[in-house]
Amino acid sequence: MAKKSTATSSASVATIHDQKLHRGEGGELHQRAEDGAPVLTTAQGGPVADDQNTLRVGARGPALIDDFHFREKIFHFDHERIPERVVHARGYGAHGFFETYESLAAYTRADLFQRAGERTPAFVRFSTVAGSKGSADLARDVRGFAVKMYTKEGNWDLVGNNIPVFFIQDAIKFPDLIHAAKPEPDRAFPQAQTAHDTFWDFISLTPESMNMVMWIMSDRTIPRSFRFMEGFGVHTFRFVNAKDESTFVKFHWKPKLGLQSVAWNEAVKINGADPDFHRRDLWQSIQSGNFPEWELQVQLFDQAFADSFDFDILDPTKIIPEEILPPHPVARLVLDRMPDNFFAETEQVAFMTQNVPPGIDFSNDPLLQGRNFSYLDTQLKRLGGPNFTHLPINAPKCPFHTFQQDGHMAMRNPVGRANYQPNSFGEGPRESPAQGYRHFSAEEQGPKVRLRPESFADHYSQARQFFISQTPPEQSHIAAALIFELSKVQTPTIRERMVSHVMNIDEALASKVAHGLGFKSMPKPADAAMPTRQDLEPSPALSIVERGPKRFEGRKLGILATDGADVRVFTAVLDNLTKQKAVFEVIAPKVAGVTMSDGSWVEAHQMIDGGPSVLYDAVALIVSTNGVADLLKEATARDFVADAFTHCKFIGYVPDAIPLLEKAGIAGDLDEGTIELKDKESVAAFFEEVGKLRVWAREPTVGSFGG
Ligand code: HDD
Repeated sequence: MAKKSTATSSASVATIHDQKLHRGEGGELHQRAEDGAPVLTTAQGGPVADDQNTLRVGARGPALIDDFHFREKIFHFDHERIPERVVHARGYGAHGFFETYESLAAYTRADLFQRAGERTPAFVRFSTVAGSKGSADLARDVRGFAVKMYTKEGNWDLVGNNIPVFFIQDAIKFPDLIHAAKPEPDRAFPQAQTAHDTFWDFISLTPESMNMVMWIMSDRTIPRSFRFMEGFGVHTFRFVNAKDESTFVKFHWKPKLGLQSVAWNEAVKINGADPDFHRRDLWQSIQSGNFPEWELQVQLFDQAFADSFDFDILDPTKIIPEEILPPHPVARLVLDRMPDNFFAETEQVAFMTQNVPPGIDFSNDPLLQGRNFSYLDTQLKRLGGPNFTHLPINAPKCPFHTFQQDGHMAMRNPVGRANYQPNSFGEGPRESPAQGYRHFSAEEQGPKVRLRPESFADHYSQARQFFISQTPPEQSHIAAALIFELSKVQTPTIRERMVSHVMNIDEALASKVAHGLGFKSMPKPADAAMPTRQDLEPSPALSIVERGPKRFEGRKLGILATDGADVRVFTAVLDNLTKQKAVFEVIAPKVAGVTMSDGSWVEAHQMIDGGPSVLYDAVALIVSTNGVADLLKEATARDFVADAFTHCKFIGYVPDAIPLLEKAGIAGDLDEGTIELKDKESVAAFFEEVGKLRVWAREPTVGSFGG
């Protein structure tokens, strides 16, 4: 017996029946539904009557091949995915502008550096390296910091990282490095982690990676936010001026709000509580008008400096310490607009190191040279054809004229008859020796060889310099990180080989790591091509703590509140947050909100389970006697306080919160970072301190929270 058809389509059918057709200004047929919404169409522009049901023979019969709307819809859906980036798959981008402070004409003829105040549109994509697109934001990993500047002379892509050195010296090793870091091929895990055998196997067999190892084991690889991390062009580049004179240059992005990282114990918890922590942070700050900003600083030097420097300036595993060659601020980068569509912009943006305008050139850094070859290939594969430059996010914003034509998805072709040059029709663009890109004509001569220069052979001295430049808590995090990562390595010889390298960096660090891994004896130091230099001075610029913000601006306070909470303290806290240009979230037993002591209503942002303290830079406990009694029954409320304390955060609390401090086991350990909030003065005192972000002196008392 035939069943009656359901009425799921009746509403939409009725709407379509009633729709009015009218002609638009351009003479084209516009179709509008009653509510003013545009009418759904196929990709061919045909109006769709029913988007709820496929075309069938009878209500319960087979589907019909006539259903071109269904066919097109599913066909397009089936092709929605493009290959994810082979590295840096997980990323998040934003638009903004780059603004030059002063003319750099003496060094470079690049147009964007000619005039003070010149603004250039920019797009930035931040990323992790190893994880897939869907991996969590707080993986311990290097962060990509790729900047596309749409200059008047074509796009300049500065495709950097948040670490100024790299693992390898020659691009030919890149596939090996990435294969080793990615999930192991037979078992397809671990995802977005370096804590496994193949990574440390490769690293321990690659001594040139040792400087980078110190950086990646530091808190640099677990940044608090994209907004609080540095970026680096890594390689030595060249500026070339109008007289064709070259100056070497290294590029550094310095965050206006200072550096900040989370703790490893926090990172693993953040990944569970909010795997999009970094995305959300950038989204929220830009949407609320708190535009993140970085300063571009350049280290400029000539051949004489390069010849006199301790290391080879072409070696991408080395830095030039800022104390030796201070960087100059030359411009700022402000991110002030989120993309309209993630896929169209952030996913399809194609960065290429070889995109440089006239006046910026390459050095012979073998990693950079290899990169210049690689990025074009990857875009072809990922974006499906040579016309990816036609996508709005990749197209230059200056006029451009080529004779390139056809190919998949050509959005524009040269107009006219002559699609070549020279031609005698007087058509098309012509090259310009005066304005066009001129490569710096460096003298190059030598035999064809596969040879690593001897000047690249010192693999340990700068690793040591990085380590001794860290504050004691940062040093202990490096040790804890090494112990953690190597504890996940199942092959004992790999662990030993790694520690044998660390012995060449710092013996005390090596023995701490060996002890943490339960070694019975120390391995012999690894054979080194060159002995580790002990004379390199510490560089305070390498420490995150030294580069901390000393203020709470741009940070987030988590306010744990209950019904009956003291409204005077709450208001004073909000006043101080506004003064400090910081933000907050209210965490309450119920997400709807709380009734304050004066009967006023405050909406909550999170219920306790959804807002653990790891999501905040500091916390305030503004609770009532009754409220705290209820909180004592919540394990998450206890964890909120206990974690904040363990993670060395500042905790402000009203006297009524003391039972919760007791429940969290910290009432007997209160220190200068746990501050009572009673009135305006005590709230102000809390905000005097909170800009320090962490009470590092507490860390030894709470026990290591991991590196
Ligand atoms: Fe790379 C992407 C940064 C070495 C090959 N790289 C990529 C991205 C960043 C970097 C930030 C993501 C860009 C985006 O957001 O779309 N890569 C670096 C840095 C390196 C480096 C700072 C060393 C200093 N990379 C490197 C080498 C090679 C590559 C040596 C190959 C020889 N990188 C690629 C790539 C990617 C890429 C495979 C993948 C997706 C893409 O290019 O667009 O071509």
